[in-house]
Amino acid sequence: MASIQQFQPSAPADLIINALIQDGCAVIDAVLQPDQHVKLKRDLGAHLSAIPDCQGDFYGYATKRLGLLFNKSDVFYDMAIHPSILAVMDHFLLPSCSQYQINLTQAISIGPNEPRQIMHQDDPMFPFMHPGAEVMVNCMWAIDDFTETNGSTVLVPGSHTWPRQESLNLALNDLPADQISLGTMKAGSVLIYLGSLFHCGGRNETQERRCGAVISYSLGWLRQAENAYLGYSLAELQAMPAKLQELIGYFVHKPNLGSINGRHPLDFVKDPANPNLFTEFLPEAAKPFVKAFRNDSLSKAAA
Ligand SMILES: O=C(O)CCC(=O)C(=O)O
Ligand SMILES: [Fe+2]
Repeated sequence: MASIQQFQPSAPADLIINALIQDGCAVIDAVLQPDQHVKLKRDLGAHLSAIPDCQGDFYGYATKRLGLLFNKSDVFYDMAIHPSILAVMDHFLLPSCSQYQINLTQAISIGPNEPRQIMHQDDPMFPFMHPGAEVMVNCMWAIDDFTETNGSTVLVPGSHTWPRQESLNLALNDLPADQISLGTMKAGSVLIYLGSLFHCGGRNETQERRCGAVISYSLGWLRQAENAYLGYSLAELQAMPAKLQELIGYFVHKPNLGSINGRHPLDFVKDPANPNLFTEFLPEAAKPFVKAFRNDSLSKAAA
């Protein structure tokens, strides 16, 4: 079986990034403090116990899925803006956008006897070719221990470098054992995997559920998989740290994408009726050129 590189929470982000460049996946061990983990499991457990298994040949029939995690437990706030995670996102996503965002949040609780999911990449949800550049990166946080038998994520290290045409090739479901890895990890750890990496939920052969929570990040100019604007109330939004408010979608991707009546969405939600001036959100690099062109036009007109 192929191995996955594991890191301590204190590991320099560069080492984690290098592992992701090489393998497409990496684990950071024991990121959550024990008290955070206890709270998270309790908060999430209350919600998961109240919902039925989902229904779908991809999602599973013995698996519970639950979104909008930032109104389920405030422990998710810290997870989403963890410095090592953001350093990874800066590396993979910032070269292709002025700001990245949270694509979705989803707790995935795989129940007894759920078979292995079909092998897949997550990023074909964005139907355009993007050779070489990642458009999304996922973090799978272990809420329970991820073991050899309870449905740990199955990964194909290195498959992020395969030609895109191999997507959705059913033969991938029979890859030899030495090409696949199991994302086994202790509760409170996080598995990071690139959107282009082949992977799937594993088969749960035990009588216990395996709960993980995905926080997925994507380029800031793509549509988000989870509609956070409808999902979180104004009060829930205001309870979040400022960085998280931006990450769930309340930001302007420059130029002007996501603005509202010429305003930043966070200014708008604070005071929707304020008749502010209609302002522009230009990339820093473009501002001097746009200004110089305008000044030039004005002086020509005056001449
Ligand atoms: O639950 C897992 O380990 C992975 C699930 C997954 O890859 C998916 O649903 O897209
Ligand atoms: Fe997936």
